[in-house]
Amino acid sequence: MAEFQASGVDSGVVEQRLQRPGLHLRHWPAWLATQRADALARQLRAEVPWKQEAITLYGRRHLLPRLTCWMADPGCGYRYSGLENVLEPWSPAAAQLRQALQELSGWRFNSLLLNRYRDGRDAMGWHADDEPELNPAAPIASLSFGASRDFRLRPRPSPRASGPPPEGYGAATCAPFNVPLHNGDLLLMEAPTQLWWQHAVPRRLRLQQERLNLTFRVVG
Ligand SMILES: O=C(O)CCC(=O)C(=O)O
Repeated sequence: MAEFQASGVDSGVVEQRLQRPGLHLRHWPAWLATQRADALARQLRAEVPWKQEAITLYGRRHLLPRLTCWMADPGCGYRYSGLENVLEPWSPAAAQLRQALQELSGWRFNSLLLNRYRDGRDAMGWHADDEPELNPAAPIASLSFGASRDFRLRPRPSPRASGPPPEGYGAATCAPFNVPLHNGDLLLMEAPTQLWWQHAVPRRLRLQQERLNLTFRVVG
């Protein structure tokens, strides 16, 4: 972390905690100073093998409305929406960020989903990151670069959790809400958030700027 702090993590960044029944978020606005975030975004654009994947839903093929890449340690495969991600090795920028986030969180992240929203037409639908490959006790660390986007959260319409719901949890008591994510922001989604809440990045049709988002995960 020392090397990273020297090269752009602003040590004066204030952590904000967001809590709801079944939801624990830790948000560091501008965790990366602007210049450092911009330099990393340039590096990620250049060194990541971005692809536009297609998924098949009810027999029809749909291109995902964003570019993606899955980086992971060997053996950390991952499927979502029926898509088996091709596993890429860690790029230098992603490896450097992983190291800093491991030191901050105390977790060893062995995989990373990168999303590139080319403009406001690219988006991410409602979902929870609760695939069986992921360790449900581990946090998901989300880093944002470039254009600001809304990160929406809502209680899951049908929670998959086996245990009783957290006290006060329910559609009537837990209103959907928004966390605007800006360049350099870090958001840590801690357990059991994925069991009880969904998130989405809605379209913003007038937005022309690009955004990158990296979600570091623990498979296994
Ligand atoms: O782009 C974001 O902020 C969210 C990405 C996301 O939901 C995911 O990778 O599962």
